[in-house]
Amino acid sequence: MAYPRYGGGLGNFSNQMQMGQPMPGTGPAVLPGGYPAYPAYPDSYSSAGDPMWTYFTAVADQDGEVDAEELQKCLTQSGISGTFSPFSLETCRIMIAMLDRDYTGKMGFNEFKELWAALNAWKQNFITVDKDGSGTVERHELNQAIAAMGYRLSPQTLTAIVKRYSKNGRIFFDDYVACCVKLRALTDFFRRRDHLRQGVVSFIYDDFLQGTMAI
Ligand SMILES: [Ca+2]
Ligand SMILES: [Ca+2]
Repeated sequence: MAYPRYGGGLGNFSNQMQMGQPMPGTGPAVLPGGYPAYPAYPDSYSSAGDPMWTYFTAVADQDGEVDAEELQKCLTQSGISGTFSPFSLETCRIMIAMLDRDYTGKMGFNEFKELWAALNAWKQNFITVDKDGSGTVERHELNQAIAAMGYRLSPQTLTAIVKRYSKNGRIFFDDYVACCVKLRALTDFFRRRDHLRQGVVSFIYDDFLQGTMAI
């Protein structure tokens, strides 16, 4: 069976979906395997005459691409995480791995633009998920967010995720992004092998390591 897409209104948000961004106002399409459906990758952008170009060239150094350290510096300075602490380098690496389509390990201009748009969408999503406005996502808020994205996880798995991504029970923006992106990536890895769509997969050790260590 084919994986259904989210209903309606992808529009400008289509680039965010590849990072696991839920669409506001659309119900998740939960599949028998317990994970949600996502749309295919959108087309690339055109870079001609783009105002973002100036910003990109300031962030990228002479090689014309943005690496994880440069991205971390730029995101820390942008204040997108809402804290004074440095933006997580791990999150930068994860995001680059997800959007690095030409496998340079760095962000070219079009990749950078997608990343930027996705991050802004994540920020909006984070604000929505943080229902009590504490500036962080707590366990019950994450539980609701994950369910809204269409995932079905056990309380034990939720506990493991919170333990891994929170600081004193609070999940900050950069860790929230890393958590959601990784959940999406691992789900995709699993789904590609779940040919019967039953949430059960058999794979060899090396395949498992290749898929999980790279994320
Ligand atoms: Ca690249
Ligand atoms: Ca909160």
